[in-house]
Amino acid sequence: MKKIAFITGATSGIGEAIARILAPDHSLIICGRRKEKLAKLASELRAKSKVHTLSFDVSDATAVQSAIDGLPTEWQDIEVLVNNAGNAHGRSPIHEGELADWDAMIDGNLKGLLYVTRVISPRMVAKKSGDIINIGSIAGKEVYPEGNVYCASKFGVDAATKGMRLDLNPYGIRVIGIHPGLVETEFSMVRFKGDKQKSKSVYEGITPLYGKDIAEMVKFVIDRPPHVTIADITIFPTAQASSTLVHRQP
Ligand code: NDP
Ligand code: 8X3
Repeated sequence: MKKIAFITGATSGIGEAIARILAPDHSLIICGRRKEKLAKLASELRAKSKVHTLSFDVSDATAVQSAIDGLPTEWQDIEVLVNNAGNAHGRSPIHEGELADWDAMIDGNLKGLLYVTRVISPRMVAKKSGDIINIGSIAGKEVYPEGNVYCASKFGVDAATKGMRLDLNPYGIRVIGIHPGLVETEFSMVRFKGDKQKSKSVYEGITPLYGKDIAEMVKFVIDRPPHVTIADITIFPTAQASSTLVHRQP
């Protein structure tokens, strides 16, 4: 029997790459708000594995609960949870920030991750096994100018990850934080609200990371023997040395 992996934010970027890399060895529950994207990915991955799709907004606690409660019995035994859903919304100094952007980041990146974990983790506790992988960010380790609330949401993810590891320690549940630097996905198009020029400039003059680079880390941590927990990974493109230092070729 393949283990069941539950992946949030699987409709693009890092989450989609995680679904692809886990597909051969796992049954997958892939999640996201965009149903058409879920359906397309599911139909592709069904050649390799069983796939179930769930469309809900992670920031809506009631929707999270009813989506997961409504899983067919054969899909309820989730052994791998990848909390990946999230985005940056806007980039501006604190005194010019948009409240709607702040809400989207705190509610989606931090509270959403907590809501999903709250519903899925009790079964792992009862079974005394499971893996929870939280996708944080270098923005959750170091702040950068105009990153204020996005960074706060990701510092929150880092703190929540460490807290979960303490609380779930007696139950043999592995809690893993993966913190990427610049990864070229739909992330910047979302952050800059469809501004292609601004989005492109984020990755100009460097070879960024791609979703697959992060997915390989997820597979690596899951594939460790049960007595090994890789607690925390920070992964940069080689051109990046910190949140604020990126060596760009002209
Ligand atoms: P993408 O924009 O490509 O993907 C974001 C995913 O999250 C989509 O599948 C989207 O699905 C889902 N999502 C966002 N908000 C919600 C929500 N409220 N409810 C449900 N699903 C949601 O970006 P990435 O793949 O780059 O981002 C994935 C994670 O990686 C995020 O947590 C991000 O913060 C983190 N990260 C990204 C980095 C980067 O440079 N790209 C670096 C460090 C961390 P849908 O729109 O269909 O709901
Ligand atoms: C995404 C990386 O540096 O754009 O979390 O915040 S960064």
